[in-house]
Amino acid sequence: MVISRTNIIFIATLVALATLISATEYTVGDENGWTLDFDYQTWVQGKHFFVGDKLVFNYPSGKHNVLRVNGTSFQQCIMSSSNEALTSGNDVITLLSPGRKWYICGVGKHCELRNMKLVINVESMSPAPSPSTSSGSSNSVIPKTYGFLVAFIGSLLMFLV
Ligand SMILES: *[C@@H]1O[C@H](CO)[C@@H](O)[C@H](O)[C@H]1NC(C)=O
Ligand SMILES: [Cu+2]
Repeated sequence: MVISRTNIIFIATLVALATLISATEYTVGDENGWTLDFDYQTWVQGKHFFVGDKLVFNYPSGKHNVLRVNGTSFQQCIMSSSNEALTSGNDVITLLSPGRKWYICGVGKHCELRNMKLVINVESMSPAPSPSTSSGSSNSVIPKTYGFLVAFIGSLLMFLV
């Protein structure tokens, strides 16, 4: 079977593009899920969350819930009645804006005593280019180009091996 060079490049480009725009889905606590006495502070370490990524909270429905709160409520484990709790047991939250996000469990004293609290920092995909310094914006291009090259070469290898 003959695969033309053009086809390879076309497919490799598609793969690279898909890699670029794809969002990461994080299962909070990984296989432990959203549970009692898990160290979510450590779980967050070394992870980079970007706008468009998703958080998945897995837990037996009815045992826990997920509340998005502000920093003050997070510190003090306060849940106001106005907070909409997620309760499905497979709650997916898409990170829509950059900045700090706080989540707690609103059941019993799970937040206060059992460490069911998660704080993350969401980064924007690339630093917003400032209009006055267009030359400075080249910095933000490098990681994307690099990612593109890696994906491109990776998919080329996939087809040639
Ligand atoms: C944080 O949320 C609590 C409960 O909803 C609210 O009473 C408080 O005013 C909020 N604090 C800030 C700084 O927004
Ligand atoms: Cu809980």
